Amino acid sequence: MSRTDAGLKVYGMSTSGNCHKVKLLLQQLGARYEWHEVDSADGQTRTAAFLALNPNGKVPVLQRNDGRVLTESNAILYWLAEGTPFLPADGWQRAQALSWMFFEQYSHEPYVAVARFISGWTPMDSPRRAELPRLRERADDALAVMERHLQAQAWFTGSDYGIADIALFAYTAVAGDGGIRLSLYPAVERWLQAVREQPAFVAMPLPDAQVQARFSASV
Ligand SMILES: N[C@@H](CCC(=O)N[C@@H](CS)C(=O)NCC(=O)O)C(=O)O
Repeated sequence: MSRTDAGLKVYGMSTSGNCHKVKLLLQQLGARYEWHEVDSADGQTRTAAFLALNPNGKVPVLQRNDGRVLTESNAILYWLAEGTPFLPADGWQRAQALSWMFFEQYSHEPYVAVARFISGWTPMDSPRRAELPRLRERADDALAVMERHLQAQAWFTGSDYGIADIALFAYTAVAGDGGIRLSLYPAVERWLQAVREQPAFVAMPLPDAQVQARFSASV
């Protein structure tokens, strides 16, 4: 039996890139799973029941049918992809995929995702908006690193599409929401399109109209 055959539950917020990574891989694996929507903007990641599941108070969370829980989006991708074409068998290539996934969490997501969050989910007069110029600068640094890699290679997970691509795709695809100009990175744009053309690809749903209006007003 494969890892994705038995009673998986995912607790996630559909408009979060970290959560969308997990949904995208599960869809592409053809897995059966239950999605439980958890709205972090509404405080649902801070309830006693949710903190019992993940004391760190964050989605996504994967729960197996025996109750065991795995947190952290990229760890979830890694566990789900084991033994599938989404993770290379070769040790060096696997480590390369991990390298890009750690890059995503330390040098990319804290800037690209946080610029999007502040742009869309904070009031227009929020003092947090003063952070946006610096976040966009650092996001550009991360995109420049990706651009350099993609000028020479098609994918981030070794020679084929896989979990490092999924991890990096999630927030890169919506970087424009945070005021980051993807048109400066043609190789990144080509790679985004190549990811969208993978079998069983699903796009992240758009957030509500108020959030979208704030994106437009923030650029
Ligand atoms: N490093 C974590 C980050 C998860 C994360 O930041 N989740 C956000 C949504 S994107 C969240 O749950 N925030 C709610 C909160 O902090 O209360 C991962 O990759 O899973």
